[in-house]
This record gives sequence, C-alpha cells and structure tokens, in this order.
Amino acid sequence: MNTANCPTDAAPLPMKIYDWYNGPYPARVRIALAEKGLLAKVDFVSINLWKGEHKAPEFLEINYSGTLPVLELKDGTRIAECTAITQYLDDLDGSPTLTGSTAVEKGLIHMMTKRAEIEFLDAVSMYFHHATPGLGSHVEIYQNREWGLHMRDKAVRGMRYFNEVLKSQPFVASPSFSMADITVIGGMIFSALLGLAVPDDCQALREWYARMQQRPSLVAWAAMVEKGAPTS
Ligand SMILES: N[C@@H](CCC(=O)N[C@@H](CS)C(=O)NCC(=O)O)C(=O)O
Repeated sequence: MNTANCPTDAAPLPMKIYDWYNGPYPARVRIALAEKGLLAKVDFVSINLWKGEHKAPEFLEINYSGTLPVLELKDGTRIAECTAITQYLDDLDGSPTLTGSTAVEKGLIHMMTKRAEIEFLDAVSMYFHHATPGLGSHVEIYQNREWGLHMRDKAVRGMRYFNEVLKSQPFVASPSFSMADITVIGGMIFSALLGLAVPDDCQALREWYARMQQRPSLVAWAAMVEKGAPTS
C-alpha cells in the first residue's frame, strides 16, 4: 500500500475542534468524524454557547463569524463552516465517502447540502434566534419575531421538500449516505430540540430519519449527548 497517498497519516494531528457538545451544527462535524473513523484523532474544546463564549473577543479571533464548530490543525490553520470542515475531513484519507467521488456526485452533494442549509437547518436556526428566547438576551442582541416565525414556516416547507425527495431515493443526494444527509440530520436535531414537529404527512422523511438514527455515527452522537454537558 502506498502510504504517501494516505493523507490521514500525514495530517497534522491531533486536530482540535472548538464546539459545544449538543449543538446541531457541531453535530454535523461529529457525525462526519464518526463516519470517517476520526473521532479519536480530535481534541474537543468546549465553547459554551449558553454563556455566549462564542461571541467573546478571544473566540472572534478564532472565528470571525462567532459560530461553532471550528477545526484547528496542529500548524494553526483554522477551518470554520461545517461544509468546509467536512470536505477537509473527507479528503484526508484520499477516499471521500461523504462529499462524492465523481464530478456529478460532488455537484449533487454540494447542491443538496446547500439546499438543506438554506431551506431547513439555517431556517430552524433563524427561528430559534429570532422567535424564541434563543441563547438569552446576553447573546441575542437583535431579534425580529416576525422574521423568526417566517423562517419557522420556511423550515416546515423544507421538511416537506425533503420528504418529497426521500419518497423516491434512499438518501438525500446520492445512492449513498453523504454530507447532504448529515445536513438534513442537523435540521432534524435542531427541530427536535425546539419541539418543532415534523408534519404527520412527512412519512418518507420520518422513515429516513429513523434509519439514520440507527447508524453507528448517530448512535455515538446520541450517547455522547446523553452524558450531558462537559464540566470543564
Ligand atoms: N454556517 C455555519 C453555522 C454555524 C452555527 O450557526 N453554529 C451554531 C452552533 S449550533 C452557533 O454557533 N450558534 C451561535 C450563534 O449563532 O449565536 C456552519 O455551517 O458552521
């Protein structure tokens, strides 16, 4: 075996990830890590969203956007944005399973990932930050309830869209599990945290999610969340 083509071994390790244990966006990267068998190669650094640590000047130096997660390599390189992090992790072993191998797969996975963000996950997030107490008044310095409710309705439309997609295919973007599935999973996780119900008529989406929850990566994530917030 030509180990020169195994960048996982050559990757600057250990990697560090700034995240919060049960955040829906961090979940995307933790699930990707588990799918790639890389969880043990990462040191997680907790940034407490509820205390607003992600908006502190020290953290804004790490990620201008003030959001989690952020991947930090041993050489100090920092990669924020779940899609970018997942792409990096997937390329490490030269065998991308989550972001596609062919040009068509890559195109479709990126399209459906972006669609899952815009139509579902990010809309749920906007609902949370604008039409609920969100992370609290010390973090939510601007709220627009009408916008938040509009985004909630958009998210429910997004659920119906993905339900239609999943009526005719087993995965969101391709014949196999991908980053696009992980992004819709993020939307489902966030919706569940907020009590935003999946409409009864979204049977295909419900069945797909029940299947996804049986994947070892999601089982591991749920077990980690079950343990509760880190103490340090
Ligand atoms: N586009 C970003 C969004 C990240 C994001 O919104 N993360 C949440 C964590 S669940 C966050 O940091 N929220 C805090 C806030 O927006 O105040 C990504 O894909 O990484």
